[in-house]
Amino acid sequence: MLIFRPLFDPSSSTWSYLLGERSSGEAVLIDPVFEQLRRDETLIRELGLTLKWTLETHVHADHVTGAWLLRQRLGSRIALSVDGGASGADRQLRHGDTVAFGSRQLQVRATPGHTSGCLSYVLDDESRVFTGDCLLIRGCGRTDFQQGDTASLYRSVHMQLFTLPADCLVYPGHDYNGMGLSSIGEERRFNPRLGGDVAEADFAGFMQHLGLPHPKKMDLAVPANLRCGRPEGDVQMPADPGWAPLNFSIAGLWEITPHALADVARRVQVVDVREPEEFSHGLGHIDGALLVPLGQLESRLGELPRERPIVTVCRSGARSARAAAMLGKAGFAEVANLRGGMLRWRAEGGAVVGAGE
Ligand SMILES: N[C@@H](CCC(=O)N[C@@H](CS)C(=O)NCC(=O)O)C(=O)O
Ligand SMILES: [Fe+2]
Repeated sequence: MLIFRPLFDPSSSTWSYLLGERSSGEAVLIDPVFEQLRRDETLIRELGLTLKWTLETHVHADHVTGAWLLRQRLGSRIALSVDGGASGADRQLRHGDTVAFGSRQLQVRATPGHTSGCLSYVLDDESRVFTGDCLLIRGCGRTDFQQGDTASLYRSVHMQLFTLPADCLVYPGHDYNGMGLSSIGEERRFNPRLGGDVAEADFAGFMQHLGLPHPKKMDLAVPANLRCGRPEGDVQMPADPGWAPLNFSIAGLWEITPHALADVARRVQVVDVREPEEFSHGLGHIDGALLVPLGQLESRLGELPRERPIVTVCRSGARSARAAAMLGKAGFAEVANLRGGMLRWRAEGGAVVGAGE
């Protein structure tokens, strides 16, 4: 079974794509974004996948790739075009190569034009193609820098992409119009730059008058991407919080397990956000916990310590997730949510006070 997750970076309008195989657990990630490291590594862990490769469609001009960070964190290897001029990759890809994850494969097609080293990746059964910035939905990549060339972009789209089956799904590298999916048949008919009866000279005319300002991050992104996303100088990995082993949640929170909390309980403030009767009866509470029902949290922030980490707790971990987010917004730097709440705390043998009375 194929596992497939499109992932969007709103600040650069970039699509990244995670493809995995359930039986082998192997996965590849196309065009990861530097700032989305935590989201991507969390999703890969939650889905039980091993990231084998990060694949670049090209040397991006508008954002920095997450390839190098993911290699440091997860041991994935970096593959990109031999023609893009980047150094530091584990594998240089050429037209006709294949990249495997488990028993599945992506076929590499050279589709230059937006840049000289643009690649598209076609899934083994030709059901999907990842076009990078060669073919966008009803658009295409610009051709006014990085050896961009309208004639070669026109040829790439017509010879390498429009020759795929009409129902092959098109996954672009960016979308600026809120679109996430198209098909080869649709783009052949409706792409205003390259579809229908548009000839190469018409296309060149269109592109000469695109009039786009250069990407805002271009001067930072291109050199960084030529190093596969390795930061310059002393490398600062984004540090995980040091006060306990925590997991990042895609919802944007740090989470702690009952076992990890038991180890650090004396050094943190547990804030229990249930109602008073839940705190004193039923499941009971963790020794030393401060009771601040969720509805009162905002008005009682002054009672909470700023010098110690805070762990928020409730029955199941849901209300306390909301509380952790509120505390983060209020400037508390070290906050984690007890995942699974008192139910999981008790199920895993955690000690309680005031239970069942
Ligand atoms: N406004 C964006 C730049 C967007 C841009 O230039 N995108 C490139 C892809 S790297 C492109 O080819 N865009 C084609 C288009 O918008 O038609 C930024 O500052 O980052
Ligand atoms: Fe691009």
